[in-house]
Amino acid sequence: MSEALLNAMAQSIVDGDSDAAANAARQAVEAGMDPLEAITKGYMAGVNEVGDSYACGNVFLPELVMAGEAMKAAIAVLEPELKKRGTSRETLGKVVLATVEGDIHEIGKSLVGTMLTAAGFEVYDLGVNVPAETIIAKAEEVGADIVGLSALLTTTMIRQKEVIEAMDRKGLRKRTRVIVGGAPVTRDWAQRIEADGYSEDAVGAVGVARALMNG
Ligand code: B1M
Repeated sequence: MSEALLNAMAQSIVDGDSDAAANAARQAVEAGMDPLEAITKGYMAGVNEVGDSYACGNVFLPELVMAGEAMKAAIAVLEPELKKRGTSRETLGKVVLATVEGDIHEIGKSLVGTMLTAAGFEVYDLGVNVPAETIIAKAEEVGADIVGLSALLTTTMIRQKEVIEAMDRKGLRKRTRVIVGGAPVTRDWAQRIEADGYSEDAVGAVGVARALMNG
């Protein structure tokens, strides 16, 4: 994998340059690069740099928005390639996926959805800022095997717990397992709220989902 291209990917996110991000992604596809490596070793370096600069007060919300848009532009190019490389063809199970209410971070959640789809899961992605009732209604409607809950803010992690509690009250937990994730979410938090699974990244989420289907 070309170091220069990986640097260009990271820089496109730091610059919030969607065109450059998409161009670099196209170059990666043409060169036969592993799309997941492009994301983790290229674009994520830029995302983390912007996130750190934001936390230090060196960049502000507009830069955060532009970085997010650039990341989305890159993933839009890489997504068909990610799906193509998925090995499994049979349906492994049904997953209802959402970013919890009050939280509009979508990129990581969507990446988890892409990876699960590529692995052979049937994914119902409800988007961002999704209330517990909507998530639960969809899970019941489709007979979900797994509900995946993403939260990127320390203030919205609590919504994961609320969804789990609401599912408990409805007696849904016997049929439907819950996986939680997102940057501030830890294994410890997942255990405390009695989630069935936790993963720190999208690839890991596939392994956890597979294990839950087999367990
Ligand atoms: Co926001 N934001 N943001 N933001 N943002 C963070 C999360 C933050 C850490 C930045 C910082 O301060 N350093 C900080 C949170 C602090 C905290 O709570 N501790 C923060 C803040 C404060 C905010 C606002 C409050 C800012 C404001 O308005 N003042 C605001 C909140 C809005 C809201 O949600 N109500 C806000 C807004 C935004 C944008 C809209 C501008 C934009 C999102 C654009 C979009 O999604 N369309 C944005 C962005 C881009 C970020 C950062 C820079 C990047 C997030 C991202 O997309 N990462 C982020 C800093 C950072 O993460 N370094 C930050 C790339 C993505 C691939 O990774 O989402 O972590 P991630 O997903 C990973 C894993 O977490 C995991 O797998 C994914 C892939 O490996 N994963 C799962 C995720 N979901 C999973 C589910 C699973 C399993 C694994 O199972 C179901």
